[in-house]
Amino acid sequence: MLYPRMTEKRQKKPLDGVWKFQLDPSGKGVGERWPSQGIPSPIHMPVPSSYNDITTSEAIRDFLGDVWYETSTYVPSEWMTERIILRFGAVAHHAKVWVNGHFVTESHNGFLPFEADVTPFVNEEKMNRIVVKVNNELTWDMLPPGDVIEKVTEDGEIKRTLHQQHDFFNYAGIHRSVFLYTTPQTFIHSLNIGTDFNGETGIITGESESPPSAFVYYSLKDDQGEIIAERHGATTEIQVPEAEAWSPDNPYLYKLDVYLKDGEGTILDHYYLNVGIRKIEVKDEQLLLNGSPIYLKGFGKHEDAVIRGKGYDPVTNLRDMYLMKETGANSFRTAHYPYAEEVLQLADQLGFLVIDETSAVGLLSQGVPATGNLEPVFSNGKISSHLKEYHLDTLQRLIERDRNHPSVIMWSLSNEASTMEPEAEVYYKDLVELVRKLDDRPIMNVNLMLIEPEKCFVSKLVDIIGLNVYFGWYSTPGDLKAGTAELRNYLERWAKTHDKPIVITEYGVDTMPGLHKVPAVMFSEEFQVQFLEKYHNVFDEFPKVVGEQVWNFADFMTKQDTVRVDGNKKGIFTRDRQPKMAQYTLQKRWKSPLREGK
Ligand code: GCB
Repeated sequence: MLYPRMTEKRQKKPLDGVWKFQLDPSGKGVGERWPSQGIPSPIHMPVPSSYNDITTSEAIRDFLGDVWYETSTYVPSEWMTERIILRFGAVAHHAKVWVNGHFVTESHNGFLPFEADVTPFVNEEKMNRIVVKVNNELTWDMLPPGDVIEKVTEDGEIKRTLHQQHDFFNYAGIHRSVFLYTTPQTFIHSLNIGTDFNGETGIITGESESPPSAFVYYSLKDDQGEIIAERHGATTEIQVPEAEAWSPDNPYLYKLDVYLKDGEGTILDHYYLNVGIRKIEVKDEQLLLNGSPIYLKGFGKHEDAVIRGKGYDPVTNLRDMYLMKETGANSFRTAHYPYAEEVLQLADQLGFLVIDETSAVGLLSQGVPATGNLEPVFSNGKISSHLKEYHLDTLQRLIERDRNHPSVIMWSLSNEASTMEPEAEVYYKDLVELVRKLDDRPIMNVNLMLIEPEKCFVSKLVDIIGLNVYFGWYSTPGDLKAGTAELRNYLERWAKTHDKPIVITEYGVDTMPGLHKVPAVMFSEEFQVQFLEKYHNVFDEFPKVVGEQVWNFADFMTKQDTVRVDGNKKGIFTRDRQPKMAQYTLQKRWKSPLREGK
């Protein structure tokens, strides 16, 4: 599914703005024909945004169930000969969509785009009503998984609450931009662009899916618009002598125009992509970019901001990128789900190396309060075949969506799953096999610090190991000497057991901005600085550690909990994107050369 772009053959109209909105606690909307009649008692709601934090209503913030959105629009007359597509960047978590009362599509993935060909349902001269039913419940048939728990209260009412296993607020709503766009009747369906670089020559391979009756034509241009190469044929290879390789220091982008022509040479469709020529590989226990070792410096992030929650926000997004550059970061991980495509477009342009993660977070054994034992996940049927299919489908769609971004350097299968269960091996084998079929980027899986390297059933399947480590915080709280000793021991065991590079995908501590303590104590700014410094010294002892990504870039919202003070405070920046003291610690380290060759 190609991201909507304007060309002389394609139009687009964003439908972002203020929509109508209504809660539907008793699920009566369909029965009362809201899809065709409109929603009866709406309030105003911005799109894209989470709906939770816009009003002052606790009922809306904590709502669990169906909500409805509605907007109306005219469609230009000149669109009537084209295919008209309605596209949502992402709606969390379940969506059903109607256009002028006709059901057109549904989605059960809160972090990936979906669309419908609405050509037959669109009116030329009248307003077109678009109605969306959104549901935010989690089940164990989806990712992230969760349960809705029903309890009868003392006054006989049924109270429904969400049980979730992940550490971020279950924001919901129309989270990413909504577009109406057109394609010609004969159109380019998909593009798969690969690149390689041998130190001098770049190779671009192109594969386009389009009707066999039409001819594909590629035109590659440099960043000044000068044509470098032209090729015919759906599958192509272009050699670029003396290529400018893409990297965080030089995010050079070529432009690839792709045309579809008929037998007479008339242009039927036109689409274009930015292409960064680069090669990423794992070799000799190192991560190589364009043939040289690269050390990842950066953050685990979240799509999270004040008021708009998980709604895509170009303003916050750019601020984040500038702050990361300023700190000396060259990378980030899309923890714990696929981010908006606009984020990756900017990462291509500004030069960030992205670990692109699925929404598989929370596949973790939970302690059973009665026994204190861990309830397994993979081995007792808690993971259904539906959930596995969902995971495979998410991976496939993530790769198909993001494979053309030079910034995306690896796929992360999941975050902190119960990979110590033997049954996890078969499950992950199938995931790995799928990725290998679709793409040649390295594969990572991210491990919880309770996973013992000798007893992990998944690390042997992947190319690069992600480790989340919080010794001195969740273990031996406040004792950084003991914490760093534990860290050293843990890394030694991983390095001994697996001949693969390791990225520290999370390390960090909750820190209240403005809280100063000497000597340092947990939650003070001094403690965050000391924790990072001590951890960095240990990382530097291990040649197999090829990257460090602090948890988290910024403070973010979680569910209410005794261990969370208005959310998770492990940010290096506050939730409104101002630095804590530790930002200078990172800047000092990341802006000076690390170890030799890194
Ligand atoms: C983790 C999780 C992350 C949490 C973090 C924490 O290991 O991957 O989602 O937010 O720890 O702060 O506890």
